[in-house]
Amino acid sequence: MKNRSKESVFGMCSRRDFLKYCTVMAASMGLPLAAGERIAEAMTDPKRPPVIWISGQGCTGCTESLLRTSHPTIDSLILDLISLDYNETLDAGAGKQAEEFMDRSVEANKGKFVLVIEGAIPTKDGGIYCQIAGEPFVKIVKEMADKAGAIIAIGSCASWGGLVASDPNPTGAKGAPEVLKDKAVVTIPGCPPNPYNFLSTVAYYITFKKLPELDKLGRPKFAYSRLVHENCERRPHFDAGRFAEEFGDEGHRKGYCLYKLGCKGPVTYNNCSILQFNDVGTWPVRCGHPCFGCSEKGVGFTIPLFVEADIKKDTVFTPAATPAGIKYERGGKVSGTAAGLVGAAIGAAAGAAAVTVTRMKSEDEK
Ligand code: FSX
Ligand code: SF4
Ligand code: F3S
Repeated sequence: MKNRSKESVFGMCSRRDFLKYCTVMAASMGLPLAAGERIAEAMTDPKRPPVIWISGQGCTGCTESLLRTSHPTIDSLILDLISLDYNETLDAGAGKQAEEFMDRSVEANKGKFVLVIEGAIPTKDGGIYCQIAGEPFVKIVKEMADKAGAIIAIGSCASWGGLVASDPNPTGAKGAPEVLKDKAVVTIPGCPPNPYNFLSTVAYYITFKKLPELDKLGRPKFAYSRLVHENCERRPHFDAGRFAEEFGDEGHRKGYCLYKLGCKGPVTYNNCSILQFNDVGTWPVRCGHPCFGCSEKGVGFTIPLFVEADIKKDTVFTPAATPAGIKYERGGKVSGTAAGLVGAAIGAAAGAAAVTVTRMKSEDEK
């Protein structure tokens, strides 16, 4: 795949569409639009570093999620665009043949290739609970990481253990950052993660030869700096105190906020409510299901779904793109507020009949 020419990539989608895709990618990372051209140039360079994708304890949903991308025509382009040299699920070859191909690619691209780790890493009893070609996955991860140019942990399992590490964690499953303590590991949590967050991270690395800005958990800030709740389409209902109380009740049918059904959007950092999934404009909350907090360590697979998120009093949420302009006070009545609502201090007590939303002064007003 590394030898493909730029023309072969453009052959699968028009140059114009491809540039558009790269420009959108640049914008989603907060880069100037002109960076789109640079990304397009780097991503079609025949000498770009390959991606080696290894899988441990996971459900393969991370790879499945990658296959659901569709712009540009990703079903084939994804394999060329990022030069995916090894992925056990997608490889046509298997066994010795595939292993040898991977070894060759790793040796030829030492210090340059992007290592993607999918799934958790079992560490108990010498890591015997996940072995590939007779080798414990934990050993493979460490060896490959020493040779990689960049390391990406894709999915919650690889980022912090996810579902696999949930109590009682019989295999001692850990995320890649915990196993590779002395290395920089980018984490793209989510179960499954959004494939565009992954693609954008790879594109950034290939273009600028460095990693994008990360938060303290190794997450790219362009994707994980806002709470799911902040841009949720049901946010106006939350702000107005309109909640579904039970699955299938009138509030649920009307699309009210799912907070009381256990939605963890107010305590989960991810861009699901903006990016959505599968290019058909859907995501858990739009389907009527509360956010489970799948991407947030200590929330997903830890706090039961039915337990209300613990929103600390005085938490300040950045406003939704379309603020409700509604003030709701416990025991009070709903009233419209003036335009310019830019933030809300939310206090919610477990089991309380309502949330309190207090209007705050905008920067301009201050
Ligand atoms: Fe984990 Fe990947 Fe969840 Fe599944 O393999 S992040 S279980 S969607 O897919 O690792
Ligand atoms: Fe959306 Fe959940 Fe927040 Fe309600 S609590 S606004 S459903 S993210
Ligand atoms: Fe996961 Fe919640 Fe997004 S469950 S996919 S973080 S909406």
